[in-house]
Amino acid sequence: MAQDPIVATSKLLSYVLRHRPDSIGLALDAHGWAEVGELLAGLEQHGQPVDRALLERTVANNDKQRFAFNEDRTRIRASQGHSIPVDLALREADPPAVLYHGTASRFLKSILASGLRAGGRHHVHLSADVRTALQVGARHGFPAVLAVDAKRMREDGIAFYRSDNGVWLTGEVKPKYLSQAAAPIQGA
Ligand code: HQG
Repeated sequence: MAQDPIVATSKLLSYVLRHRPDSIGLALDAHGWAEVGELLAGLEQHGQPVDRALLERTVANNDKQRFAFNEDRTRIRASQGHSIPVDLALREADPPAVLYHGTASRFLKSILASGLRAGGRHHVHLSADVRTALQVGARHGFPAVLAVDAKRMREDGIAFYRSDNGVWLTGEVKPKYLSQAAAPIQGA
């Protein structure tokens, strides 16, 4: 069965707006914004047409609110997850005492030894609840969840940011702030 058009469009937009705007000849501004008209024209010219209505539906119905329009809806950007250098002008925010990171169980040993690293992205991505962390971890394999002592990190002067779509972000997490979260209760 063909992929849901909203899911397919979300994946296409993630690729273009977070990683490879150049793949459709698009330029983002310093804060990651693209002109909607240029985005749609670029997609069309590169054989992946998306009409305005589908774009609107993809932004409005996105399961994680990955994309945002500016106020007059002439520009669009991804709210987080970039590998290209954009300044999202994220504001520092005070996180809850404990945040969670979902990963694959095969990465646990390495993470507990060397800490969480941003890798290709700008930040390490953290979730406010175990359920979301499990979903993030399941993208990579059998999921495991780490608890992050955000309270102690804040006390140690480490900055946290919150993206427009509610993902908690920080530069790195040293092993001393990490512990394996209790196994989640099924369905919790
Ligand atoms: C792992 C999704 C070994 C890390 C999600 C993760 C998120 C290490 C992988 C967003 C490591 C990177 C980001 C170390 C980190 N040793 N493995 N020292 N440090 N890792 O995809 O957090 O659907 O770049 O645990 O919801 O999985 O795209 O990061 O498994 O918010 O909107 O290296 O992507 O959002 O993987 O996901 P990723 P992530 P979207």
